[in-house]
This record gives sequence, structure tokens and C-alpha cells, in this order.
Amino acid sequence: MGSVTVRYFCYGCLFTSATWTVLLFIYFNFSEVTQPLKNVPIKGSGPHGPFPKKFYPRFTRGPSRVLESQFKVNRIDDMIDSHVEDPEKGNMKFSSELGMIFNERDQELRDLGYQKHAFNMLISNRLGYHRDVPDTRNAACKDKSYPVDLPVASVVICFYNEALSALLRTVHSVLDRTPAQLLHEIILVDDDSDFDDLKGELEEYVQKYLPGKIKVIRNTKREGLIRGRMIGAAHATGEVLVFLDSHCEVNVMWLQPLLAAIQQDQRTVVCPVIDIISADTLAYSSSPVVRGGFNWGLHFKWDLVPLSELGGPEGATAPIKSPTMAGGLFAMNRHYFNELGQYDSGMDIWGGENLEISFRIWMCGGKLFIIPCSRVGHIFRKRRPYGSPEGQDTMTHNSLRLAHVWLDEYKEQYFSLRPDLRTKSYGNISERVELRRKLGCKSFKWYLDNIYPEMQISGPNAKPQQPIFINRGPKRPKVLQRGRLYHLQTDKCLVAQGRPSQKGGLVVLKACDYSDPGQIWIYNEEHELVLNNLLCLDMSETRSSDPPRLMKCHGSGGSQQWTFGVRSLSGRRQAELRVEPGGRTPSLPRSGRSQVGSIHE
Ligand code: LR7
Ligand code: MN
Repeated sequence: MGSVTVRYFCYGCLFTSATWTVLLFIYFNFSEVTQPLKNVPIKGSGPHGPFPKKFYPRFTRGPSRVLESQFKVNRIDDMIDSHVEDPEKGNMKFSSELGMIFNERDQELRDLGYQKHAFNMLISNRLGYHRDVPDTRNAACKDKSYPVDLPVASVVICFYNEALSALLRTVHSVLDRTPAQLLHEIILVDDDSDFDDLKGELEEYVQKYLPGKIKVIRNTKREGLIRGRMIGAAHATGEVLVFLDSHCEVNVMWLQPLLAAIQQDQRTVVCPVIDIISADTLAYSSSPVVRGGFNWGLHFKWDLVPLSELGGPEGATAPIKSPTMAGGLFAMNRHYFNELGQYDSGMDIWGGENLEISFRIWMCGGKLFIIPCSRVGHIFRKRRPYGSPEGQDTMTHNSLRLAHVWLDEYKEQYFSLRPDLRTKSYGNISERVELRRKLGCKSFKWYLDNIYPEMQISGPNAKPQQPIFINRGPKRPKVLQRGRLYHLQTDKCLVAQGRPSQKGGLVVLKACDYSDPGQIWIYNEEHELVLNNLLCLDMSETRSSDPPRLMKCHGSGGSQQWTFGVRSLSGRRQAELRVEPGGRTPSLPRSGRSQVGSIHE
């Protein structure tokens, strides 16, 4: 009798714990934790959103071991706080919890995101598919009105292995902030991505919740963004084509100023101002109005707008003539795109097409402008997270093609920087040469004289290039010291392993060459070490086992901050920054994260 009672008691306990387990499971999986995110401007993720909860990235807070690791939380806090600025200037106030890691899943998602996308996917997922962004336009833009009969637009977005949340936020930002009558369609071109959610889940989402205006085209093999955009454009039927990268968020009234400029002149190609979405925090902030240029390495760069281009009757709202475009975000009449020869279909994967189309526009009778009243945010990453199918250097292949078709005698400028490419093959360019002839395009000399007179012809008299500080626009930090990084033990200098302009290049010790300006480092007030006035020494925070590399200066501190240590453990100085004659030697900070050596005073 007693054993029967015990048995029933045990059954009772089992039943109760099973019930609790089920209840707890339901609670953690279906409760929406909005409390910690209530200061984040997320539209549509609450009960008002028109889309089902299933498709909102869930953010459940389970018991957390990782939370106890203050180190991780602080680092994320630091990163977010460094971006919290005055919203008047266009920076979002972010809840510092947005990037917090509450459990191992969060940590995994964050790490995986950096690995696969080179941005913080954890935050991207938590943001959801809708959010407001600060209106970063100049006040004068807000008073402008546009014609009601503007041409309609087909928005073409090519993507390869994009984070689904970033892609859908791009799409929804367009739907949320474009008048329906101006948006003819959105064409998504999947460039044969590998990730499962970009297949089934995207398909299901589009069919169920975005019927009508969204077309998804699937490339059966990887084409690259250049042929990918041509495929998208071939499916488009709107009067104007608008190209966007797959990790953008358009701002208020972004499309009307672009369409209005094209309506006035069909041969005008227009770009919005590209605002910055931080890869680490996803904070949206305003960019200064700058224009596109390039260097003889055939790399795009931003330039200050010359005074002569500013201050017309339209003031700060006037279109700005731009010698080149960044490439990803622009609008153009569809017939004009076809007439002008679309893109060079012999170009692969990534790179060069932006300069090629810019030269072609100007040299063959078109115009290229940046429209200051149109703003679109773009996630700027510190590295490209994908390669090309066979590991080819497609930027070089594509640049060679454009040099041979468009640069005339000025291709020598490119080859003098890259003598190794003189004899390199670049495929058949006869169709593009024929296109240039058929369109009756002007010479590259005409382009340089009339469109980009600021361009320096390289050689002994060339002006040094300026570094691009992407996160702070044209403002340059003050130079504290200029010199060589000298290793005392070996008598050698720290220099680039390859070319000092090679992004991602390693640094090594080599014999000092005092006639080589490519060995000169600048140490500036942001604690950056800039080699040859071009790239910053960067110690990736996401791949800490990696050696330091030369990367574009991002201006956000962290991986690019260096300080001078006092002494090595043995008490001997191991490296020093040798000051060039005339260089200044102010007092340098003596503490910090990364150390490069001691200072020669
Ligand atoms: O094989 C590929 N297939 C693709 O569909 C490789 C890429 N893509 C997609 C990709 O998913 C993304 O949507 O193409 C788009 C652009 O690729 P990104 O984002 O890796 O390029 P990026 O932003 O680093 O590079 C800039 O230069 C490129 C040169 O080929 C393109 O012109 C990009 O569109 C361009 N981006 C911008 O202009 C945004 C502002 C950046 C600046 C400055
Ligand atoms: Mn991009």
C-alpha cells in the first residue's frame, strides 16, 4: 500500500515538472521582451506592426552566463556609447542594451555575423525590419517641393550572402519611405547566395507579406554585382532605375529629389548622399556632403567639394557635379542606362564598375551629380566578407579593362603604379571599344581637363594623397608626429609588406630607406598610425589572432588606436618613432590599449 502511494506521488511530481517545463518553454519562446528596447525607435515590431511576429527577430532573455563577463558587455557598451551623439546632428540615441550579449546564443550570433557579414548581425536582427532614421537633410531641403508627375522607379537590389534582416530592412525602408505611386517595383537579384534563409524564408516572406511590387530573381550561378545589376535592370519596367546595395536604409523624401533631377534631364545620373550606418552599432549618422574622385591606383575616393561648385542660387540644396560615383547607390533613366551600354559584362564580382560608368557618363555626353537633399544610409564595413569564386582579384581585372577602354594615354599613370599589370591579360574588350566609338565619346584628357581638373598627374611633382577618414568625413585629425617606426634591435623600419596603398596588407620590418616616403608614419591626435598618409594600422577586434594590417582609417578608435609604451620588460627600448626633420614632438599619451614602442625624444 505504502509503495503504491510513493509511486503515485512520483507520478504526480513528474506530471507537475513536465507541465512547468512546457509552460516555461512557451513563455520564453513567445514572450516579446520590449522593456529593454523601449527607447529604440523601432516601428512595426510591436503590436502595431502589420507583419506577423514570426518574422520579427525575437529577443528573448534567458539566464545568462555570458552576462557575468563584464569584459564583453563593457566592450559593446563602449562601442555603442562612442556613437551616441546629439540626435540633432543626425545620430541616433541607442539603448546600450541593443548590443548586449545575454547568453551564448547572442554571442554566437554576434561572432557569426562578423564572420559572415562583417557587421553586427545581432544588433541588425534585434532592430527588426522597420525603424525610423534621423532626418539628416539640410534644413533648406525640408522646404523644397517636387513635381507631382515624377517618373516611376524600379529599385534594383543585388545581394550575395546578405544578412536577411539587413536585406529586409533595406526593402522595408524603401516601402515605408517612398510614395507608393512613385515605386513601380523592387527587384531583388539573388546572386546565387549560399545561405538557406535567403532561399525559403525570403521566398515565403515575399509571397505572404510583400505581394505585388517585389520580384525575386535567382541567378543560377554567381555573376557578381555587375552582371547581377544588368540582370535586374533587364527585368525592370519602370522609367527610372534605382540601384541600392542590400544593406541600406533610405531616408525621408529620398526618391523625389533624384527623380526630379532625372525628369529635368534624361541624361543626368544622380546619387544620394550616402549616410553612415555603423557596422558595429548599426547607428545611423549623417555624412558630410562630399563628392567622388579617384586616384591613379583606380581606387574611388571622396573629395571635398571645391568652393567653385558651392554657393549657387539654390544654395545647399543644389546638385553637386561629381567626377565619379561610389557605385552602389544611384538613379538613372532606364533607356539611358541601356543606350549608354549598361555595364561591361566582362567585369566580374566586385570593383571598378563605378569608375567605368562614371567616366562613360561624362565622356559620352551625360552628367553625374550628387543630390544633397536625397540621403540613404549604407552599412560601411571594414572588410569585404566574401571572395570571388576562384579567388581572383576581380578589382584588378576590372580596373585593367576600364584602363584599356577609357584611359587613353593616361593608362600609363596606372601602370607606373602597377608595372606588374602591363602585360596582364584582361579578356576581350572589343565590344566596349566599339561602344565608345559608336557613342562618339570624348577623350580622357577632356575628362581630366573639364570634369576633374583637381586630379594630380603622378610623378615627382605629385601632391601627396590624403587619407580617407570614412567616419568623420573630410575632417582630418591633427598630426602629432611624423616619422619612421624604427626597430632598435634590428636597425630596421616597420613598413608595408607590399604596397603601402594595399588595403589589408601586412606590415614587416625592412631596411630603412630614407628616400622612400612610403615608409613614413603619421601619429595623430586620434592615436592612429597612418602609413604614407593613406592607411591606418589596424588590429582587428573580431579576429584577434590576426596580425595587424593596413586598413582604411575608420576614425572610430578601437582597433586603430595605438599608444607609445614606456619601456620593454627588459628595460630596453625596442622600437621608436624617429622624427623627421621639421617634425613636431608634442608630449604623447603614455597609456592605452595597443602599444607600438617607445618614442625617440
Ligand atoms: O558577387 C557579388 N554579388 C553581389 O550581388 C558581390 C556583391 N554583391 C552585392 C552585395 O550583396 C551588395 O549588395 O553587391 C552589393 C555591393 O557589394 P558590397 O556591399 O560588398 O560592396 P561595397 O559597398 O563594399 O562597395 C562599393 O563598391 C562596389 C564596387 O564594385 C560597388 O559599386 C558597391 O555597390 C559599392 N557600394 C557603395 O557605393 C556604397 C557606398 C560605399 C562607399 C564609398
Ligand atoms: Mn555595400
